[in-house]
Amino acid sequence: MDGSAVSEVEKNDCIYVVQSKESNTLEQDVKQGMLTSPRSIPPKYFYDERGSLLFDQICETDEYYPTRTESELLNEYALELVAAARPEHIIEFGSGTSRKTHHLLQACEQQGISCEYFPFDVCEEMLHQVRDDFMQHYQWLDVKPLVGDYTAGLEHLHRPNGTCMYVFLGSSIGNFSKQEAKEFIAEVANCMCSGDTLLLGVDRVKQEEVLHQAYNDKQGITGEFNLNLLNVLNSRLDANFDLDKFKHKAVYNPDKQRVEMYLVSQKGQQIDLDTLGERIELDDGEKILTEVSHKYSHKQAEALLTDAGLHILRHIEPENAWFSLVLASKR
Ligand code: SAH
Ligand code: AVI
Repeated sequence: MDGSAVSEVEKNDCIYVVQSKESNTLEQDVKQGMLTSPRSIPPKYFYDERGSLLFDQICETDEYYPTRTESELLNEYALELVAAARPEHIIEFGSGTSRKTHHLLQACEQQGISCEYFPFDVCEEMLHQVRDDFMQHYQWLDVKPLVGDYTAGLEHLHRPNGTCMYVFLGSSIGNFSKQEAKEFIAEVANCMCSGDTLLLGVDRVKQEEVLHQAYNDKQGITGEFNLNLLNVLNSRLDANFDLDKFKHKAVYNPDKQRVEMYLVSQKGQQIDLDTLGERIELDDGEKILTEVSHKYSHKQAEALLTDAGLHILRHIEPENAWFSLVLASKR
């Protein structure tokens, strides 16, 4: 990273990205979203260490097609994408276990492109693991984890010298509202210099049944992932949510082109949040919105990038058109 990055803090071989715009703390998000109806909480709180591992298990289920589909596309097209991007630095938002990034790094290796890798995530435990695994696996690779919240502004995400390939996989873009998604891509575009690229994974609109099953897997792992949010609130806010008194629900809302994920209270109940000195009163059947996952058409996927002034280089999709991988550049 550029030495002039005064607003970044380095510790434990990680870079802590300093926020550059107003962003709520967990306490503020809970006060704003959970104390009155309709109740909601941002999805970034899913990802404590257990939540990240549960997400990884979701990716292995038969029903959750996005990971498999995107991985197959990367496996087939990574060489082409990397040849077009020629990255000296790969910066990945919401990298998680970085399982799909292997395709890009292997393609770099095959083409003799030596680059640095900057995984950027809120889950620091996962970043440490990725750094250790990747540096062992790729002897030539320097891994510099970026710890932080990518919704808290990218102004202090300092630019390394040399061509950057920004990567945002898994259709995490879908977890933003349509307006937030537009603003986020504009922020990324603002970080980019001429010749830099952004590789965006976007989940597509498809048959409702396929979507329903993907978010309601038979083994109940998505349910566990959703309920784990209550564990996060219990431990971080000294709360007393009883997980047995909530049920996972995920439905596709065709009008809004999104899957909506809820936790539904199974009875009238009171929850104390000791750290906040607040009490939540839930009715029987009352829902807490925990995640939205927007689905895009081919055209809408491209508009996400072109609206930010980026130029589409490649748009890859499988035969069933279930997922898009779009590579765009800044001119
Ligand atoms: N990109 C991976 C992981 C997707 S899961 C894949 O495609 O499989 C979403 C990841 O984004 C998690 O690792 C989570 O910790 C991270 N994440 C979610 N919200 C975030 C935020 N606001 N800032 C940074 N990372 C975030
Ligand atoms: C990380 N994100 C793109 C996933 C999604 O599909 O919206 C999170 C997820 N929620 C339930 N299953 C997977």
